[in-house]
Amino acid sequence: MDNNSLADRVLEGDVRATARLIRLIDDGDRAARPELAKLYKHAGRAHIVGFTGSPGVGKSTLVDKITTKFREHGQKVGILAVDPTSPFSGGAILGDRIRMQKHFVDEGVFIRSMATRGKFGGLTGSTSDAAVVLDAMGKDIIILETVGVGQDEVDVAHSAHTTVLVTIPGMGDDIQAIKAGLMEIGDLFVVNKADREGTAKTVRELKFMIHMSSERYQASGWVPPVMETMALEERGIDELYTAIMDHRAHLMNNAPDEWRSRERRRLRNQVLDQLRDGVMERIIEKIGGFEALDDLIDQIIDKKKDPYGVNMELLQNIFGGNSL
Ligand SMILES: Nc1nc2c(ncn2[C@@H]2O[C@H](COP(=O)(O)OP(=O)(O)OP(=O)(O)O)[C@@H](O)[C@H]2O)c(=O)[nH]1
Ligand SMILES: [Mg+2]
Repeated sequence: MDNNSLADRVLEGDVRATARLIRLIDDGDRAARPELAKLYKHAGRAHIVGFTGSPGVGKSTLVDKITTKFREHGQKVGILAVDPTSPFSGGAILGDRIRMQKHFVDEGVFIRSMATRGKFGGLTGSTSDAAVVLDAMGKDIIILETVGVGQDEVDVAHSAHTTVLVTIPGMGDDIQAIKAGLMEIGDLFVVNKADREGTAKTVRELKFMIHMSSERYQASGWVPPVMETMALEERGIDELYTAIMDHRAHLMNNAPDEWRSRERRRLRNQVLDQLRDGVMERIIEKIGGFEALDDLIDQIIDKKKDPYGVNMELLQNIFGGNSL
C-alpha cells in the first residue's frame, strides 16, 4: 500500500488518486477536506472554462473538438461533466465516453462526470473543489460542461474564468432565458449546428442583445463575440479556441481588476457553498438528524404543528433567545 496521502499522489499526477479524491468530493465525504487543504496552495494556474447550454445543443461534441485543439497546443486538459439534474453520476458520461473516446486514452486528458448535488443542494462547492484537484495535478485547462440554462448553470458559470454559452438556431426558449438573466454569464456566445437553417437569425438576435447591453460591457472592456460552429464537422473550432485564449489574455493583461473581481466572485461562491453545507450539517446533527426532522414534518402533515412554528422552535433551540 502506498503511504503517500491522496494529495501527494495527486501532485505527482497520479490519475487513480485524482479519480478517488474527486469521487470523495462528489460523495460529500469529509475525508476529502484535509487533502483539498493540502492541494489548495498548489492550485491557481489553470484556466477554468465553462460550457453551458440546453440539453443536446452539442456541448460535449464542442468540448471534444476544443480539447483536441488544446492538446495540439500542448495544454493538458481536465473535463468535468456536471449534470445538476441527475442524482446519479455516470449517466450523461456514457454517451460522452463514446463521443470523447480518443481523449480517454490520452494521458494529458482527464474526464469525469459529477452528479453532484450535495446533501443540501450545493453544486458549486464540489465543482470548485474538483477543479482545485485537477489544477493541482497539473492540468492547464479545466472544462466544466453543465447541462441546462437555469440558476444552477449561473452558479456553475460563476466557478469559471470564461463561460461559453452554447445555443443552436431556432431555440427561442434559449434566447428568452438569455434575455432573462443568462446574458451576464456569457463571455462567448456560440451558435452550434450552424449547418442548420436559421443560424444567421439567431446570431443576429444574440448580437442585438449584446448591443443592447453594451453599457455593461464598456466597464469591463470585453464585448462577448458571437460565433458559429459546426462541431461535428470541426468548423469554427479554431476561432473558438482563439476567442477563449483572447478572453483569458483580456482577464490577465488588460483587466487585472476584472480578474480579481472574478476570482472574488468565484471564491465567494465556493466559500459560501461550503459554509452552507457545513452549517446545515451541524444543524441537522443538533436537532437529532433527518429522522427527527421527519418526525416534525409528520406532525406538520397531521396539523399538530405548522411550518412556521417548527421553524421558530428549531431556530430557538439551536441559537437560543428569540431568534426571530
Ligand atoms: N447537425 C449538427 N449536429 C450536431 C452538431 N454538433 C453536435 N451535433 C449532434 O447533436 C447531438 C447532441 O450532441 P452532444 O454533444 O451530446 O450535446 P450536449 O449538449 O453535450 O448534450 P447533453 O450533454 O445531453 O446536454 C449529437 O447527436 C451530435 O452529434 C453540429 O454542429 N451539427
Ligand atoms: Mg453533453
